[in-house]
Amino acid sequence: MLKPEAEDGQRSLADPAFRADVLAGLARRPRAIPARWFYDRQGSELFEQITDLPEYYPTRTEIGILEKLCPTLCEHVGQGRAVVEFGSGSSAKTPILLRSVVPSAYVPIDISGDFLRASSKTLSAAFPDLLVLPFEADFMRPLTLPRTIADAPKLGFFPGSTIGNMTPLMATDLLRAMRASLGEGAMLLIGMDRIKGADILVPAYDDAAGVTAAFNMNLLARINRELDAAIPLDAFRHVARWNDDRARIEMHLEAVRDIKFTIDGQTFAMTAGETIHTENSHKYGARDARILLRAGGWTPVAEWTDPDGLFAVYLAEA
Ligand code: AVI
Repeated sequence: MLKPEAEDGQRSLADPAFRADVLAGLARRPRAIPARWFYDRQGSELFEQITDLPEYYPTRTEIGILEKLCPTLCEHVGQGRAVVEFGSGSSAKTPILLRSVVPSAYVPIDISGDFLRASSKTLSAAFPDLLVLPFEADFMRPLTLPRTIADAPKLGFFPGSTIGNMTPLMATDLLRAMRASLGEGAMLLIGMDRIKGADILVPAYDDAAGVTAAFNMNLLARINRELDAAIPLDAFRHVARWNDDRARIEMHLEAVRDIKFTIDGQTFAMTAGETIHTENSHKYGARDARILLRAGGWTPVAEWTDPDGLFAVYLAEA
């Protein structure tokens, strides 16, 4: 997820796709910028801090579930599968899985090559006998996996409830792409956050220490840094709201006063109360999750949750 800065410490040239998404997203109504642009160096560091917040239950809850289920996971998946992790990031949850399924190889896939290589190095040091094959790619599209693992049955790993950041349509497309990439006989271990009361959900995305607010506001700071803009950050505030109709937390940046700013010669005027929609985090009830998996071409075979039913991990087969 993390995109490193240029080695000489200079501001790296803006990614043309970032520029295009920002300009198009601010021009449309409702205004929206894709959440993937949160994750520059500052954003990735802030996200790591979020995962430790008392209000943000998903990370520690999923780790607790994985620690409980992994010792018996090989009863379901056998041994010797090649583990393919989608959007591996810092691979923080991976050691729990690798210790139990004794894979023939581990293929972490991430769009950020430098970050991928660094985390693969750390993992290789912890598992010296494991064949680690880092794969720099956008996993949203069907992939041709390394030939070395062509004949091995695969276990896909997609933790963190990242699937929740996609609309159900995108999530279905992704699950289908994963099925195509992993091939016949594949299995998938996937984390999904459950629907629960807004009293738990909203603070998880609007914590008392303001870390999630800083994470959201960093998107504007990134626009200023990389696109030479001068958006006054104090003209915006972080908003997290539960959209019950669509079963998702939405994050927005709301203008607190009428504001005008220019990016690339294009002027944007926002009135007080208008927002830029920056993220969706969909939550899935037990049945919803199974339907989503089936729509994506997977058959659910087992599921695990925590004692409070906050989060769930699903095992599915192709
Ligand atoms: C990465 N993703 C699963 C997080 C989530 O919970 O939707 C991103 C996040 N946004 C705000 N807090 C965490």
